Amino acid sequence: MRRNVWTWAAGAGLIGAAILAGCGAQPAAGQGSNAAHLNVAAPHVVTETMTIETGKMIHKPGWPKFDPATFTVPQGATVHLVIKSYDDGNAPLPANSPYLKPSGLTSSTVTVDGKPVAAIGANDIAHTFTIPALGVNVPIPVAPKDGTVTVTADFVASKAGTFTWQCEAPCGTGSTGWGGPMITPGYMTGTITVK
Ligand SMILES: [Cu+2]
Repeated sequence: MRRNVWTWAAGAGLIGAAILAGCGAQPAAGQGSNAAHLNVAAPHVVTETMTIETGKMIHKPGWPKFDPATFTVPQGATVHLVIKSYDDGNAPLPANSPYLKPSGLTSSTVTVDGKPVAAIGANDIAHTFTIPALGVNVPIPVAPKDGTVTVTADFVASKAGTFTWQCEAPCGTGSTGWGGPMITPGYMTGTITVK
């Protein structure tokens, strides 16, 4: 363990700090401060975790909801989205809909329960997390009954501003599915601020 600390710290040019840690005066403290220092130079990744709850879960049938629906990320960061959905209902899109495919991400795929996926089937889509102004689209498939599905996707928040996101699968109320939660901030639309 101590040898690892030495190699790691020396590699980053923190020889003085490593010598202090190596003397054994406060090995635990020395290790902690080296780790904190190295994190500053690491690529800036922020993780944003969202849950999609069903209307039933929040006692508002027909009103699925992203939680949280509003968040702020630092400009320049890679945003690692982790979206866990409980929703086992679909919201079919036309087979040629662009919202079935990931876009605007650091990869051409999203992961669905850890596996890379390049597109969701038209009848398997439940929601999307779409930021039109940034060209970002994350398709989210139907969860298994009484289970969950987790989608991860990464994008770079290069442009500063406050941007609206919207679910583009018609999961809401009304004959078209575009009412209710689809047009109400805090449910299937919200904002992301990059600053
Ligand atoms: Cu939706």
